[in-house]
Amino acid sequence: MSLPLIERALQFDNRTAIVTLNAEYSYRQLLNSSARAAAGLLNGRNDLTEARVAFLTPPGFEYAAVQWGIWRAGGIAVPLAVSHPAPELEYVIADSDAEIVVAHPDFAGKLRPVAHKLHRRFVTTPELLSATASRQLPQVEPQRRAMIVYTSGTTGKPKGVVSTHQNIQAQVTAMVSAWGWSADDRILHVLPLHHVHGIVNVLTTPLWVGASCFILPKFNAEQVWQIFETGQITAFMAVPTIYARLIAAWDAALPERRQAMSAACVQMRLMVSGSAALPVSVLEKWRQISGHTLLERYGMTEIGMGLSNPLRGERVPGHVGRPMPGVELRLVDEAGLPVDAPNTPGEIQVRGPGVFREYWQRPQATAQAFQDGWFRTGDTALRRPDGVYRILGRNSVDIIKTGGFKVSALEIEEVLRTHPAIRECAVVGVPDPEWGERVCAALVLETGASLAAEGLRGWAKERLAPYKVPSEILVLDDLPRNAMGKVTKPALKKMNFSDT
Ligand code: MLC
Ligand code: AMP
Repeated sequence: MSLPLIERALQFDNRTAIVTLNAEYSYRQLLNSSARAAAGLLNGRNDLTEARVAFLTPPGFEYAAVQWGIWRAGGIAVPLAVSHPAPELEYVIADSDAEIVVAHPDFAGKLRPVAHKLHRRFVTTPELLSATASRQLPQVEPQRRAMIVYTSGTTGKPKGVVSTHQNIQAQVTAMVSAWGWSADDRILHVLPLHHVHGIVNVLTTPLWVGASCFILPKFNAEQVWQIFETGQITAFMAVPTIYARLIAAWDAALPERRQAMSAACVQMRLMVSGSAALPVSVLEKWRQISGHTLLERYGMTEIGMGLSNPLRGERVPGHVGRPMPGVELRLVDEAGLPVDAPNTPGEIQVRGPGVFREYWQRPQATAQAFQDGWFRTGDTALRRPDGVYRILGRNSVDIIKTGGFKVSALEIEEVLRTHPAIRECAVVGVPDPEWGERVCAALVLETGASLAAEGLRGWAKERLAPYKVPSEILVLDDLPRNAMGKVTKPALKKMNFSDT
């Protein structure tokens, strides 16, 4: 027996698995290509035995073929981000200790030198996908580690979240039952494929049920509307920023087109928002445009989906519903005691088969992330008397959510501090209607130094992903501090940020 995901795909055979702008691929083609990729990765070995394989391909068929190939060869998939500059890619490859680095030809120029520098085997996707499939692939038990997704935390550099095949299956099956997935679904995929929303919710789940996934290489509001208007899509999942962009595109359209756009949404069965708080104003406007009350759910890389509004029944704006199937969830007060009374804030803690196994090679961080077997999310919420949860915010001011991406203020500060003109800095997330939060940086410069905001942004882009580059930069004589001399970020967040 191979992995259930693969066994199931054998039955879906010539049904359509993946659609791109240029082609359609069946489950059979995905199985054949991933078998070749597996053989190419194994390169004569019997089993990768959890070797890490870092891979960088734009969203599309090759991504799925390589991911499945890694799994079928017994390896751990480490997805890299197409938007990340070389230093961030190097960090992930080195931290995960990836043995093999796979790149789509579009990214070979960027990744090959990194792989060579770190002495890793480097291979391109065409090379892998044209390998000769071997007759036998290893037996991969679901308890094995399957994937490492890098996520920002309050400890500076991102940590690798390790999920087993079982963890992913638990996350997927919870979504199948909660959201009524079926083989007749056809979802439009517009998300990056280095985070769970794009990887698990919108790619693995449809492939688990025999549905089709229409993958765009990158989000583009106009293209999304055009695809909706073909009437082929049944489900859509995105972050609030993307819904805000779709609303802006609808607003900008001519009245006759608007009608067609709205009519196209009405035929769809499910529209989900998550990864960041959905502003009620966006929910309301989307309801007027599409006739859908967005199903808001709450999740995290470490747990998959934790809370969800219902598929059928009342969806409460500004709330994230009740625990997903199989998810045990509790609130805990500052003393670490469970909060049982309704309407009382506490930290969300989660237990269940979808909860990740460990932070890669960080036993201390893993131990600290759990309290008596419960994963500490770092998010604060309250539960209404009817059991519906509301997210109140995050415990740490150093975690920023921008465009649905989790970003660590400390990681950005660490990079900014390496700039020769910067003596001190503090990074905060400032509320923003489009991005949720905007990354803003306050700087204190070295005596006599000067720094133009654009110049600094250009410098930062070579070292950080675009969504981590401060959109506003404020130069101050000193940072706001409390009586102990410690920087007070809440005070900083209230400052009027605009480039100086
Ligand atoms: C990009 N830009 C930003 C920015 N991101 N500016 C401010 N804040 C940000 N966050 C700037 C770029 O520098 C660039 O500027 C311009 O915007 C266009 O850049 P881009 O990279 O093309 O951005 P765009 O495609 O517009 O990105 C918007 C987006 C993207 C919403 C499509 O942010 C996105 O894909 N978000 C999804 C994140 C996601 O999947 N999260 C799930 C995490 S899992 P210039 O000047 O260069 O033009 C998780 C668990 C769960 O959270 O519950 O799901
Ligand atoms: P990540 O670490 O990238 O997986 O992001 C997970 C974090 O996103 C959670 O810990 C929350 O802070 C946030 N998040 C996800 N969904 C929601 C939501 N519906 N409302 C508010 N915050 C959310």
